[in-house]
Amino acid sequence: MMELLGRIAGALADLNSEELSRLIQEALEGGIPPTRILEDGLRRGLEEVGRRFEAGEYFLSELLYGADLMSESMKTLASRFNFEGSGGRGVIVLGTVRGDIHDIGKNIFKMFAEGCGFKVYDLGVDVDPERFIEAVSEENPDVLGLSALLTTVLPEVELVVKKLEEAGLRDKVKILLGGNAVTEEFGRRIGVDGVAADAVQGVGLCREWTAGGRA
Ligand code: B12
Repeated sequence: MMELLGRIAGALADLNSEELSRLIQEALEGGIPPTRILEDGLRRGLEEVGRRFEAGEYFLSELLYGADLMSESMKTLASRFNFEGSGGRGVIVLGTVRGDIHDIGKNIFKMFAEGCGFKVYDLGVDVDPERFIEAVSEENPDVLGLSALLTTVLPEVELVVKKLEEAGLRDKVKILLGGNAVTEEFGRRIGVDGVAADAVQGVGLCREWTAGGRA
């Protein structure tokens, strides 16, 4: 299984679209869970694309193409998730914070969460703090998920937490951080409820927090 996942990572890294679709089909037919295909295949492949870009081996257009291939492959996988019914498990408001337009990781988390029965309100990318507060107050979610890939936007994450406190909403929602810019240490310092290294761990925390059903 790891060998096939390694080939999937390699096909994405090489931007070989035909080979990539073929290998994903092979993996699905072979019964490999879509979560593994995403985390151990596609995600590793895109990281390698990023590495080649940083090393000057790929141009920006190739980096963007790699991101596109990843998004396209996610669409193929989305239909294979076991949907446990929409919204039964809980509600999540989700978005990438202001100043950051990375959305692939956020979209994967969304897909996993929906696959596990959560209703997700996705506010998109470059989201103003006020918009997060508005959505928390309107949708009354169990979890607020914030994505940040740029270290320069960490103050934005902190600002959302501060504004939630000011609005008197902080105790009504669990705050979950994700994206490569956030660390456990940062999460502890600004007082969030959880920091996830990947989408699977993030959904695990959401399940834990909503295990007793909705309040
Ligand atoms: C693809 C990419 C882009 C694409 C984004 C396309 C898109 N639609 O998202 C483009 C080309 C547009 C881009 C632009 C930029 N990028 Co960029 N980009 C990347 C790259 C190569 C991959 C990111 C990615 O999608 N990974 C795959 C996904 C699946 O992984 P992930 O995001 O980590 O998500 C997983 C987890 O983190 C988690 N997760 C993520 N969000 C959330 C949220 C929640 C709630 C939960 C629970 C979990 C969760 O779940 C996901 C699945 O497990 C990274 C390098 C890298 N190796 O990460 C750089 C990187 C993130 N970019 C970087 C930079 C600097 C930029 C630019 C500023 C470049 C520039 N100089 O112009 C711009 C910023 C534009 C902006 N304002 O946001 C830096 C950030 C450095 C830093 N520490 O701040 C990186 C790390 C590259 C580097 N080493 O320099 N980028």
